[in-house]
Amino acid sequence: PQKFNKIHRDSFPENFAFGVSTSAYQVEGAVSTDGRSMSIWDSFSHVRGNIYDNSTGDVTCDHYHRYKEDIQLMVALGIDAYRLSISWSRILPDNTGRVNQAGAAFYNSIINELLHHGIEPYVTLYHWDMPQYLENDPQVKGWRTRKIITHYVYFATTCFRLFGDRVKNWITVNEILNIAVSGYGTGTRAPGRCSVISGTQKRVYIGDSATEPYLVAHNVLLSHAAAVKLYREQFQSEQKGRIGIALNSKWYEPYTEDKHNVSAAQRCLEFELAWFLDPIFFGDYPVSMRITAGSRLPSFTEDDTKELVKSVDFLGINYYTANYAQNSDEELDPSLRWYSTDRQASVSSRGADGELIGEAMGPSDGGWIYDCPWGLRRLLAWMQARYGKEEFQDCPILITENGCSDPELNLSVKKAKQDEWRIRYLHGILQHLLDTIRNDGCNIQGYFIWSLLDNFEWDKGQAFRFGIYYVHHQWNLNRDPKLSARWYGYFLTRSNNLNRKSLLQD
Ligand code: PNW
Repeated sequence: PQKFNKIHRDSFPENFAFGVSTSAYQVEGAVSTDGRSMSIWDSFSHVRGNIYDNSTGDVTCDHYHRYKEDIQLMVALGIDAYRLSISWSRILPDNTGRVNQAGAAFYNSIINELLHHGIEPYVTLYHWDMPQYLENDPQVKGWRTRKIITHYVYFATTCFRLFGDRVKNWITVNEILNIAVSGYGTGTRAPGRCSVISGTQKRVYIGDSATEPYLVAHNVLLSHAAAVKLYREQFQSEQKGRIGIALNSKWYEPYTEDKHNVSAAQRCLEFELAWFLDPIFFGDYPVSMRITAGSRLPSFTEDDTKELVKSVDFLGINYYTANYAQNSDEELDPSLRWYSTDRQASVSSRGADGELIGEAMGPSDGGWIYDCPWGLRRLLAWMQARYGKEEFQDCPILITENGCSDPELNLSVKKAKQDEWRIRYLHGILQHLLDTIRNDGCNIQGYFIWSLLDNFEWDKGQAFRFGIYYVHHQWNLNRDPKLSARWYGYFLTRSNNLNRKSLLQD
């Protein structure tokens, strides 16, 4: 019989933080309650055809009204930490700078309730929900101009001021890669700007995907750095918290040992992770990106560089899966050049031997996660090699997201709750994480499962369920523990005698 108890919480370092992650738009609902104004996700999700199942975040898990119950679930799991994000347009609903007290009160209640139960809040300031008034402002244009920096810093400052006496772990932004590439490249996520002609997708061609992802990423990076500078200058000595960023990356395995494929895999990692980490550790974009994107990639002034370098106290990594990378040296018509072709690689989940890189954790239609826990270890080793092992002694790494959806859509509740595939996936990751800590000397201080609840999975809507708790979206919104929730709880609290039988009997 399969054993799920090879490792347990006590196998990990003393102060290692175990948690779960969510984000505001994905779980809160209550989109026009208590003075919240619209974000780009409200507009985007209400356009028919943008979301896989035409669902929206209007209600989703109604966490806004059920946060106490949800914190009870966290208490039952025995987690140390909860990663949530703050809805910008709940705190600052218009362009006047006025703070919406009801919005502030909501996050105060959550934070206080968490602390009351000994759960440490990890707070992300920006998890993709740009206020619509800033997107619409012709001076600001959301992330597309440098004007956003002042607005973002004002939002961040407001949050430090309101919550920083209790929040000791700040994450400036979540996944610059996805903000830039899916918002402005493929256009599959808000604000849905895209000029790429891609097969069957009918998109409104606005924007310029050749330049906007680079421009947007640049302005997000500068906003991040400016907020960190301000936190360090004005809040850190008194509030004694730390501030970092959360970035996602797949691991890229060369398609074959051929040296061109080896460098293609390297380029993919540079375009995905070094795009942001090189500026933070070295002060500039990777050479490979500067060469291929040329003048479409903005450049940093000396002051920008100074602000960016070492602008993290810790580094959040969101890891889900790995892909193969194959060199592509096709000469492209200049009109077809954008982020995805700039990296001159084709990526796939199937290797040269025809086999999948790992067990498919999502449905064939729209799934993208393959079970490759070894990819996380290689990714962390790659980071240590590129930026230096010592760098991460001062700047610890936290796995701020990891998880998977169901292997099929529309599973019956009963089947969805028997999610042994998720336990296998999570357990595998934790085993590799432990190897990374023990054998590679990597300073990893935390691990957060994505996600506590089945929630609004962006363009995939409610069809893709990542929760360890099943949410009855179509019925009464009740939360129902999946087997994986029981497993995580055992792992965290009763970890010494866990096996499959006792888990199933419980
Ligand atoms: C993350 N990839 O996005 C987001 O931070 C979450 O909000 C989201 O719900 C979660 O992952 C699950 O999708 C990612 O292709 C999307 O490697 C895609 C990738 C990684 C992260």
